Amino acid sequence: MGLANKTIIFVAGLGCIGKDTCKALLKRNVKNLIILDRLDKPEIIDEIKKVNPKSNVTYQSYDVMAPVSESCKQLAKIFAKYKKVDVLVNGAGILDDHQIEKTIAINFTGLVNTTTAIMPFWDIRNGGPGGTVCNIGSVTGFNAIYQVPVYSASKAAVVSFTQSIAKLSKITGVKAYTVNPGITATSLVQSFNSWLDVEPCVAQKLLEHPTQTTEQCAESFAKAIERDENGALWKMDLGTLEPIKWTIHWDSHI
Ligand code: NDC
Repeated sequence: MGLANKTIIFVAGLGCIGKDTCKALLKRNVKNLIILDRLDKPEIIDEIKKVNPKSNVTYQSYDVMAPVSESCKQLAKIFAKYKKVDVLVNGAGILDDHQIEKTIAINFTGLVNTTTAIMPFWDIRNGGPGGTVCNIGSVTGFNAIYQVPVYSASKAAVVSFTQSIAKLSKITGVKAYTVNPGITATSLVQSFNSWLDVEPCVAQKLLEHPTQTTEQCAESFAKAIERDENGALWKMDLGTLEPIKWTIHWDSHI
């Protein structure tokens, strides 16, 4: 889809990958960009806005760990104001295998809750117009970094959940796909804990591998949003955007 005139909600739009992706979206003349993040960083919002003064950029404080009912209330205000939202990007994530519950709560449950909360506004069974959910997974969702099994499994769960949402689009009218970054130079990977300290130097070892910049990742990210391909599994690594060939797809088990 062409992004000019589109309205996009970006959860975690102020993180390292988020910020540069917001800029890449503004370069494509997105009409409304609604950034939801736990971070309150007005200076980053100003930096993003400068990329395209014609686009409307707004920010709301948002914690993905809030209950679905809270997310629904916040989304109701957004839909009341903008009438139509085309894309929801779910990008919140932490990498710290010492924090098991929090990792699952932010990386997986939060993404499930925000997706669940937006469905009533989009579901064609309610007379809604449909929409698209773009979820940030990770290459670790396909190939675990086994020293961070909790993080890796949380991302595998994101991929699985998203694949189901994509298959349900026939019923709901809501498309879904994942964008899965490879190692990207952000604060997330600079220093992090392995599970049970099985590898005390896990961050240093990870960063011995080739990495991409956030700008490279952002370009691939924006291209994936333009492609709007239901069920896609995109790998965004070393400045490229490629489909992941993963498992055989069955239409349905029921
Ligand atoms: P950064 O820490 O800058 O961004 C995290 C964002 O999540 C920030 O905007 C936070 O405010 C937001 N956030 C955290 N908790 C909450 C919350 N409770 N409510 C609302 N927002 C919250 O890190 P980043 O830019 O690298 O990460 C952005 C997304 O990309 C995350 O979902 C990551 O899991 C994902 N990702 C990053 C990388 C990477 O290399 N930086 C990768 C894959 C996916 C990775 O998984 C390690 C191994 C190799 C691949 C790599």
